[in-house]
Amino acid sequence: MRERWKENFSEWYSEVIERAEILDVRYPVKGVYVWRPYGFKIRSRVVELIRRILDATGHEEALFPLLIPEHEFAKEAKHIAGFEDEVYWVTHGGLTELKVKLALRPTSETAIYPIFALWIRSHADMPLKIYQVVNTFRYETKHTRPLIRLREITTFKEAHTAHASAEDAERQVQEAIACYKRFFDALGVPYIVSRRPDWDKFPGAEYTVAFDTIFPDGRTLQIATVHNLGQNFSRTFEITFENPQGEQEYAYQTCYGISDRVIAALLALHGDDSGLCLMPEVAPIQVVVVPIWFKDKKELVDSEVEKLKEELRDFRVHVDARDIRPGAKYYDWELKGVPLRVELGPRDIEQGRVTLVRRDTGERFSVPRSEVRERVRETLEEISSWLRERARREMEGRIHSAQSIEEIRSQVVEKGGVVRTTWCGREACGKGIEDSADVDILGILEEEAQGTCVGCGERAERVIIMGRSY
Ligand code: 5CA
Ligand code: ZN
Repeated sequence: MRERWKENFSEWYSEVIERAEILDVRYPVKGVYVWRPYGFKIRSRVVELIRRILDATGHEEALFPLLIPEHEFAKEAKHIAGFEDEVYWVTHGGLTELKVKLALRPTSETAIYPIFALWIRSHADMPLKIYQVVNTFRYETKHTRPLIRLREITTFKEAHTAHASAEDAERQVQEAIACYKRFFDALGVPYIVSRRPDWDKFPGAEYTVAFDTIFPDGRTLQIATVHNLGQNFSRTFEITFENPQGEQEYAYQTCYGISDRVIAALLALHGDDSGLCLMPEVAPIQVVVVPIWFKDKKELVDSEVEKLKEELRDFRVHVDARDIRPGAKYYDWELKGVPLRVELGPRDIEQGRVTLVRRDTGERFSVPRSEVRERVRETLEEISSWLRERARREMEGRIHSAQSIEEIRSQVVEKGGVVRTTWCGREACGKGIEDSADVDILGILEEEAQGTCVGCGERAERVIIMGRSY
C-alpha cells in the first residue's frame, strides 16, 4: 500500500478498494461500480448474515418490482417531496413515450404498500414482516464514493412491516434495533444509536432511529436506519384492517434498511497501513497456505501442503502455489486482508510443526502439526475479537464532550470526531447550533440531559451527538 490508513484515509480507501479487488471503479457511469469476485464473496457473506437474523425473527423474504408507476410514487406528499430530486425516471419503451412514467425505486414503500393493501384484511393478517435484498437507485448530487454514496445501491436490505396497533409497531422498532445490533456486533462494526432530529427524519416517517459509525478520519457514516411510519403511508395507500371490535382501522407501519455502507465500514474500520484486515466471519479466504520451497525439497513440501490443506478443510483455505517469492505472496494476502497465514517449509516438516502469522497483530508463532486444526480455530476467534475490540476502542476514543460552540468546532473540525453536548430541544436553536459550529446534529441519545443548552443557555432537554458525516 502506498497510502496510510489513518493519516490519509480517503486515499487509502480508494486504493484498497481497487488493489484488493473489491470493486472495479472504472465503469463509465458516475456512482455505479462493478463488484469483482473477491468483493462479491464478502458481500454474499454479509447478506447471508442479515438473512439469518431476519429469518430467525419471523421476517419473510420477498421480491417486489424495480419499476414504480408515477401515480403510486407521487401519492405520499412528504415522501415524494423528500425523494423527487433523486429519482431516475423511465420515460420510454423503445421509441414510444410511456403513458405512465416509471420510477426506478429509490426505496420501495410505494412499490410494496399498494400490495400490502391487498394482502391485509384483518388484524389476524398482522404482524406482516417482509424484507427484500435489492438494488435501488438514487440520483445523488453530493460527491459519490464507492460503497458509501452510490447512485446504484446494489445491496439494499430493506424490511417493511405492518401492525394492528401503535404499540406493536413500537415493539417492532425495538426488534429491528436489536436485529441490527446483533448484525453489526457479529461484523465487529461499532455504532452509536440515536434518534434523528425532526428535520432530518425519513420523508413520511413519524421518527427515525439511526446507527452511525465513525471512520478512521473522524467522519461519521450512517450505516442503518429504522423508521416508525405510524399511519402516514397506510392512510395514503389505504392499508386498512378490521380490528377485533369489527371496525376498520389503518395499519401501523415500520421500515428499516441497511445498504452497501455496512461493507464500506467493514473494510474501513478493520484496515491498517498494509491493507485490509478481514473479519474471519466474512473473509473469502480465512487461511492462506504458503509453501516454502527449498531446492530439492519441493516435492516433499508440496505433498505435505496437500495433507495440511485436507487437515484444514473446516476453513476456507487457499494454497498459494504461484512461482514467485514468498515475500511477494505475503504482501498480496496482507493487502487482501486474509486473517491468517500458514507457512510450511522443510524445517517445519522436520520438526512436525507449522508456522502461523496473524494478519491483525502480525504475530508469528509455531504450533505442533498435530494441533493445527484446533490452533487455527482458536486463532481465528482471537483475531475476530481483537478486530472487534480495536474498532470499538478506536471509535470510543473519538467521542468527546463539548460545552460550547467553540469546543464543538475544535473537537470535530480540528481533532476529527464526534461530540456529545446538550440541547434545549427547539428546532430553531438546533439549527443555529449547526450553523455556528459548522457541524451537524447527528441525533438525540436516550439519556437524561443535565445542565444548559449549548446554543441558548436555557435548560437542556436532550443529550445530542454532533459530527461531520459522509
Ligand atoms: N425505506 C427506508 C428504510 S429501508 C429507507 O430508504 N431509509 S434510508 O433512506 O435511510 O436508507 C437506508 C440506509 O441506506 C441509510 O441508513 C444509509 O445507510 C443507506 N443509504 C442511503 N443512501 C445511500 C447511498 N446513496 N449509497 C449508499 N447507501 C445509502
Ligand atoms: Zn437552545
